[in-house]
Amino acid sequence: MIPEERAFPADFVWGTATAAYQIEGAAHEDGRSESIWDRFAAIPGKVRNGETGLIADDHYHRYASDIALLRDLGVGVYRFSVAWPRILPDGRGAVNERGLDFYDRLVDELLRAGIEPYVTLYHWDLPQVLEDAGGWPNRDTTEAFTDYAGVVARRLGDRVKNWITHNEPWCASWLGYGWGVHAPGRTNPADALAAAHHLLLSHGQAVPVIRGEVPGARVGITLNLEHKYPATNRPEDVAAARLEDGVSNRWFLDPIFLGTYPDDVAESFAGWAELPDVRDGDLETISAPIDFLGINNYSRAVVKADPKGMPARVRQDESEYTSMGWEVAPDGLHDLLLRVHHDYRPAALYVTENGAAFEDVRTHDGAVNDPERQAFLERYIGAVGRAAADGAPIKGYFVWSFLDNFEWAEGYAKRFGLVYVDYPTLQRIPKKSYYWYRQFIARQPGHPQAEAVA
Ligand code: IFM
Repeated sequence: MIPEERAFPADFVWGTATAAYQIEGAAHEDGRSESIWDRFAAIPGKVRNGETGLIADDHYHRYASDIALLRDLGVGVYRFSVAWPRILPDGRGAVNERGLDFYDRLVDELLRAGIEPYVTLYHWDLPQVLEDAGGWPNRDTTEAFTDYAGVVARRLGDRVKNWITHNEPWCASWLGYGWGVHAPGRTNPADALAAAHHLLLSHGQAVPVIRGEVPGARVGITLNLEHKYPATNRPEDVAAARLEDGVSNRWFLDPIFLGTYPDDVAESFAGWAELPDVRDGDLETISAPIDFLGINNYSRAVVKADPKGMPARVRQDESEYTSMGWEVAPDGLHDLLLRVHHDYRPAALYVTENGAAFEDVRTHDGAVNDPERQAFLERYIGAVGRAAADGAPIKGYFVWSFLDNFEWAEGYAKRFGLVYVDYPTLQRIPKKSYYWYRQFIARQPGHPQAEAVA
């Protein structure tokens, strides 16, 4: 089944996404310095099986053949991130030209393949030297990020027009500074809130810098958002779902689009976590108009109140779950896109990540048959089509991920790729879902092959 293809306009873009630390490897090459993920992954017990991004998919050396695979897939766009420690090994100051050269080559190769780059500046690999100086809870890191954004924009901006400042500030702040399950591994809620504020502030500071460097730039930010449904109509469950939505969705959406932090959520933090130091002008900076919002979405949450009235997720026994333990719930993406459209009116929306990890295996003939992933993508893309038909201004969709890769604390155990990576040999094997996505894209209006295959 090809989902609701007529719902997508001819200028809708189809792509895939990756992130530097998850695929590049070459951790010690060409002047790259240590990142917080190098440091964190080296600590026994932090990452499953003690795995690290030292080699990852070796994309740093294999980018040209990887881009050939992207070209054969037929995507019009590709989202990747730049590794800050390659560009500014000291976090700020001296620029490492060899680091920039890599992204120059990558961008040129993409453009040669007819693929438009979408560049994320920060996908979690903070230079360790900046963490040593306080990391994201330290306000100075916002200035360092703004300088870094300017350096990258200046170098790539003649060819790269689509810029994403940050990937998933909720994860970078809460998983990294609040829960300690991601780098740098701190477990302090006040640090998490300070980090979140500074990530948002640095986003707002970087927007005009990127625009200043890049004629015709389109600048946005990517949030991980998830629709929250109360498990029942009981007022306590409704309130719990609202709070859950507040902590993970509104705490980021409100400052960006409304220039405020949500009071109800701030109240719920009081007495438990020190609120961030929000200075005059910060919210104005954070709410600088942007050209698009990127949404990463994988699931939904059904929420009830626990005995203390706090939000607790309720497992849906009738639903399918991916190997991450995430419920497959495409309607959640449909509802989320419409909700964001109605409540925040972003100029444009992109689904900058959506996909699934399943237990992929190679069969005796060497192929990787992944019908669950194909079914997942069909259903989610169908939901995006319905949201577009219902009026949400959705302009593009990126599958997470192009390649199997380093899934953070899960190491290499979770495979999200359209392309299987055989880690011992680093061989790439397109999965069945790759061929399905290729055929799907080729049938879309506006695609050169659409007429031929219609
Ligand atoms: O792999 C991650 C990615 O880095 C950020 N978004 C979610 C993906 C799957 O967990």
